[in-house]
Amino acid sequence: MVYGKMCKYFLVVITVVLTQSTICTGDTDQRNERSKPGGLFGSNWGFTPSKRFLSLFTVVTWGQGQCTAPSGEYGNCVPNNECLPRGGIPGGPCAAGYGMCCVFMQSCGGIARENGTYFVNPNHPDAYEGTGSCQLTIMKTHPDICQIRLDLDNFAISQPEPINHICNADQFLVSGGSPAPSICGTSHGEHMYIDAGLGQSNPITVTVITSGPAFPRTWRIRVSQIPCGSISKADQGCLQWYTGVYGRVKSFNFDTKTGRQLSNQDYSICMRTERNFCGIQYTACPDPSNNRSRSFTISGNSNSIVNSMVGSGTQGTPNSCTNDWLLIGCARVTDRIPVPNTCEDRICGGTFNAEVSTLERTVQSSVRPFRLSFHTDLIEAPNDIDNRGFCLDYTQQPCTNG
Ligand SMILES: [Ca+2]
Repeated sequence: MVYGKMCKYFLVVITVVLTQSTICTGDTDQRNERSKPGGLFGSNWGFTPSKRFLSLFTVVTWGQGQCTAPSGEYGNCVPNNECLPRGGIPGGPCAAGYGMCCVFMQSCGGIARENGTYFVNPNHPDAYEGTGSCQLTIMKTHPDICQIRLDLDNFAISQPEPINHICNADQFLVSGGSPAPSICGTSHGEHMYIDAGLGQSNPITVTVITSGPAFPRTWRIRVSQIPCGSISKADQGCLQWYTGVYGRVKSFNFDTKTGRQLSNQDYSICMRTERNFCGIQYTACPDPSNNRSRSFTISGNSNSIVNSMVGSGTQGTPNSCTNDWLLIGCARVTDRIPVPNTCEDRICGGTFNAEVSTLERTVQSSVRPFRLSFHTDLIEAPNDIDNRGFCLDYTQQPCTNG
């Protein structure tokens, strides 16, 4: 089949050389990587320049092209004859029919050796009711990989127990890289950045432990490998990394109806400071499912009205945050005129506000980098009941002259 298309290959090669265009789509960052000296032969790609014909073709047209399979999964556009030997699942043609959109998928006991490998539950795409420990080992595709991004496209394992919200039945664990909180419950669409560390010899492992009652568990986690010089790299110390002037951030397992704020959390969420933006505002997300919003319920019994609480205080200080909190550097409400002299760092309670109140407010911070840090201890009951965690919409504020 390959030989039958030789003429077409040559035509494509010639065309591409002439137009300097790429057939596969890749994001800007990948294109930047490609334009670097030596960036074309990353082990991501597994090509050796010694393959006389295909090497030219590959170098010119494919790079590290990402493609979408009809299943909706992302794949890597590789030469037709390379997908199966590399352990991939052929997902339809790419590169105008000259390549194969190759989806890499692993489950329990698997090893991720390709960028963009999915880690899925046994029985995927159906649910998995069983118990045990399901582990993926992530090998760097290149020594110059600095971070691993885990995209929890689909993530539903059992909820934490209802008293102290500890993940003691099911757990998602990351080890071998920078510390990541252990999570459970439902977190579709969330992500984590993990520091890959130096050296090739210390793989990162991702483990889903399932125990307890049968539960329809599903997960599909995309594992992306981020080169050290990539513009996609997250800032140091950021478990979550958002770009763009506005967006939405949530704690893991947040859901206004059924979510339970997870205990034992300690991580930072970072928003890249966009050019010419000097501040950031946060507002609690709309809550379509409750009369009184549960979009920000971090401490107290959220079955009743709980005011916002602020500051670090000491144990027993009323309306302070000594156990669970969201930290926003020097937070102030936005609509107070004149602007108050004081500001707060920790916010908790059951209302989003930088002052003690039962009314929600938009909260502003000019501390850069823009960053939220979330901390919860290991106790909820009896004082803290039915808290959901937080969901905030953020908007960066332009710098003003003077
Ligand atoms: Ca707590």
